Amino acid sequence: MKTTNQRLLNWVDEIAALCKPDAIHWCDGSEAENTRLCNQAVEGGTFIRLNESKRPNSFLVMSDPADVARVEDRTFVCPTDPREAGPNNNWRDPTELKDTMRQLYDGCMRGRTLYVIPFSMGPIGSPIAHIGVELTDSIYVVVNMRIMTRIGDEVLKALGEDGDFVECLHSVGAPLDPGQKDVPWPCNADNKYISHFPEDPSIWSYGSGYGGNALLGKKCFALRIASTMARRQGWMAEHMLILGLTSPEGEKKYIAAAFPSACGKTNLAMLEPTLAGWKAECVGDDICWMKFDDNGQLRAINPEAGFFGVAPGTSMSSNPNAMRSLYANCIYTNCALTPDNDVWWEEMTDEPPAEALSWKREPWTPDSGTKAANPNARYTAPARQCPVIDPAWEDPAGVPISAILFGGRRPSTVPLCFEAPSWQYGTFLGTIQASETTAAAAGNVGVLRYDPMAMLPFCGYNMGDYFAHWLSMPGRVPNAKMPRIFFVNWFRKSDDGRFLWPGFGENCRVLKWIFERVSGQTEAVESPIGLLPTPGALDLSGLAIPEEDMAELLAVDAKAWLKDIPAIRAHYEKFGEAIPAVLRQELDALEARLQAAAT
Ligand code: GTP
Ligand code: SPV
Ligand code: MN
Repeated sequence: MKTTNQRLLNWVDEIAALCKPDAIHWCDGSEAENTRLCNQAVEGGTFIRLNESKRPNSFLVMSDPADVARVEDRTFVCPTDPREAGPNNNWRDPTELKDTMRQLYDGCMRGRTLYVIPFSMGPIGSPIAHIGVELTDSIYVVVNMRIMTRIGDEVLKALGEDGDFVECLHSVGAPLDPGQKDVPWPCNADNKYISHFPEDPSIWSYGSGYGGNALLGKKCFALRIASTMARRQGWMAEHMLILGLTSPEGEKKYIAAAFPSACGKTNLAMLEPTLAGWKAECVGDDICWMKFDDNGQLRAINPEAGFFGVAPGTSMSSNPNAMRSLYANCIYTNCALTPDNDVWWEEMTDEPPAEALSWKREPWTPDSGTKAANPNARYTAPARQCPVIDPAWEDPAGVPISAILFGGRRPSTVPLCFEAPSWQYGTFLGTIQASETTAAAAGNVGVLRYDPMAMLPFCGYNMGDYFAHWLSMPGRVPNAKMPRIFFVNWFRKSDDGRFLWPGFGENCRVLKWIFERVSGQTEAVESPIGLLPTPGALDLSGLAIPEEDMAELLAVDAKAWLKDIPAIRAHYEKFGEAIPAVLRQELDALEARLQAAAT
């Protein structure tokens, strides 16, 4: 089906004239089309078909070693006024950057096919959903977008003659001369641009075929562009998982949690509670769009339709429900290949395979001294395959959110869990959220950085204004019922470097406390940083955890917190006048409370 949407037709013509592909293909999203494309990618050497009896309809892809993660230093946010982009974004003049990129795009699809992918972020037709169209020269992108979003004819139908869509242009930047043989992972490692033009709104991506750089519905649209739309229209686009938690009494509450990349969203979203009688179900593992309903209730949808999850560390003991989602119909990126044509990654099994082909396509054994899978290796899996997918995960009305969690990798200082007594203080806590960097983005790993609301790489405008937007939410509708805000830290370490908290399924103990706080069933003790569980309030039944470890996990070390205050002030100074005054007051008040406690 071709569209009757004239703007879309014109745009495809314009891009085809610029990029000069050999052919244009409008993706219908069908199974037959997907099979054809996968076969073509196998023949071309990009996809490796996995063992049909173990993982039917599944493929492994090994990328160019120069293209394995998001590239934050090559990501640009380009409103006309640099003040709008803020110090959190790389800004370029939009006219100049478009000129530069047009030169790169000129003829960049020679020898390739231009695929037109109409996609919906969110259930098609939901009032919270939005449509995009991605133009790409990568089969890998088409096949992944089909899992991660809803694509094809249905979306064109919803778009109609004059429906609105976000323009998403992508090229790997590797044209082919006549007769030139393609490489397994074409890219243009030295010329990557991940550019956002919020005023259009449009996304122009060039040179990378990887994940968030190339699957433009995800971070580029659903966070960077959507955050600017949300600000204008009074809703929230957040880097959060969404889960439903049901108590033994059958009461259900939905919780959203903002953790930075590779800090445990997928794991928490699918957790298997270790406490008897508690049930957790997954709505989404990465992105959350929230709007108020007519009753002032904040309701959330997962705009995605699949999981693009971190593979290393995922196992039947850490995340059994992710493992169970991978039985078929998945794409694996930068995992290792075993001799029986299956995938493997570090910690997937207790025993590593005796030999494998590493993600770099080199022979590997456990004695190689290198990783078999790239630390940012990923699986792409349809969300509907998750055994604990929530019955309401595609409800166009969204699910009501009762609590929001912030967290990250903090080996010291930050306790296991505490609560903000107000939306304003909770927002403040989000603005001072910090975490150690991970392999999800190119660059150093393990460096502590401030990552407010886990949105530092994903906020499409000045973060100071973003903080103001958060603060403004309760006043946007009459009778707003705001979620309660909590802070968690699964990553506290002892002096000798071991994790103090067992994490994973055991995190349900903290979720239970949060559930009981929200429903008014448990008390809390005040501290300079917020409300902590009273002694005994955390259900530790059946958990062998030394008392000293628990004491350390729940301690508020005022002196350690005070040490962080200058760094927090420096973090705020980067945003200058854009930081709302009430947040500076919250910071001063926190410092005063800590000083009183420390003396
Ligand atoms: P993105 O997909 O990049 O957004 O990552 P994510 O936030 O979904 O992180 P994910 O759940 O994939 O976890 C990333 C890493 O953190 C994995 O290696 C996990 O093993 C580890 N991890 C997750 N939860 C816990 C936990 O509770 N404790 C500990 N110690 N590690 C955890
Ligand atoms: C993240 O880095 O937060 C991811 C992976 O979810 S990517 O899609 O590459 O952004
Ligand atoms: Mn993520």
